[in-house]
Amino acid sequence: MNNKIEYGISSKPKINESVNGDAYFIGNDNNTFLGVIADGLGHGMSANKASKAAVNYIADNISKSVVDLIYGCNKILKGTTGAALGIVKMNLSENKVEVAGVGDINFKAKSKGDFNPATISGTVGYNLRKVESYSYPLNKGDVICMFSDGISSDFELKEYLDMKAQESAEFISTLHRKELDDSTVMVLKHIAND
Ligand SMILES: [Mn+2]
Repeated sequence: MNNKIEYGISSKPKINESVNGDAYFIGNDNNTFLGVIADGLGHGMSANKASKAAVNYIADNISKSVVDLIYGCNKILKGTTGAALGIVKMNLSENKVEVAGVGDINFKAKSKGDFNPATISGTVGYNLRKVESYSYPLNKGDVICMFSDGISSDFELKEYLDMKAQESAEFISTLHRKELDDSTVMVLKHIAND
């Protein structure tokens, strides 16, 4: 467990649905912080089964690279409805962050350097093509926000940063959630350099 990353998460099923088709995972040890969002295609139990399979696989394989995690999920999810998947993996001893996304997972960041992770189209477990990840330096004060397509991308991250990460996630969810889709937003704040 490290205390270099403060994180917040809000995840809700679509309106009138009790089972969430989105799933998320946080992995946090001395030198690695991992944030994952999986959005199972469709809604309800079948979507939940796919997204849970993805995050469970990742939880069991934290040491793998981001690209290998996605290829691993692609095998595990065969026979499910498939999922969109976003992974943020921070190396806190080297102050680097590696990011990859497949399908409708979005990112916003406040960063000292460039941060423009391109997601690739496709569905993990169904029609995955070649996966690439993007690496960036990580600096104190950087914030990465990752969210499923149940959150409208029509917001400015900077308007939600004068608060704890959990409050940021809850405000973004409350104000930008689409009620007709499962929604997940994760806010990761780097708060220390050593
Ligand atoms: Mn969705």
